[in-house]
Amino acid sequence: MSEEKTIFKRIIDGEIPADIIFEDEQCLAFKDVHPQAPVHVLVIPRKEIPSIAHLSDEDGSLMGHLLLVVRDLARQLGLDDGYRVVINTGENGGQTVDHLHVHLLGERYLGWPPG
Ligand code: DGP
Repeated sequence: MSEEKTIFKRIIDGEIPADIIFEDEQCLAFKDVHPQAPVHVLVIPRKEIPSIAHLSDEDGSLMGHLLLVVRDLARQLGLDDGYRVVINTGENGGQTVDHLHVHLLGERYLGWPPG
C-alpha cells in the first residue's frame, strides 16, 4: 500500500469535507462528488483496505456490515423500485480510488450490461 493517504482516508480523518449521511464505528457513507444517478452514495470501511482483492478472511463480517448499511440507506432514501450496488475493483474494474468502497446508485433505471 502506498504511504500517501487516499482521498477517502482523508475524508475519514476529517481533513477534507464530504456530505456524510451515515457513520458508525466501522464505516462512513457520503454522497459521491460525481453522481451517476440521482442517488449516488459511497459506503466505505474505516479500515484501510485498498480493494476486494486485498480482503482478508477476517474482513467477512465487515463486508457483511457494509451491505447491511447499504440496505438500510436504500430503505431510508426510498429506493423502493430498486437500486444497484457496485464495487469497482482494480484497473479493469474501473476503480479510481484505492480504498475499498461500495457504490449505492438509485432513483433512475440503470441499464445492463454496464459500460
Ligand atoms: P471508483 O471509480 O469505483 O474508484 O469510484 C470512486 C468514486 O469516488 C467516484 O465515483 C468519484 C468519487 N470521489 C472521488 N473523489 C471524491 C471526493 O473527494 N469526495 C467524494 N464525495 N467523492 C469522491
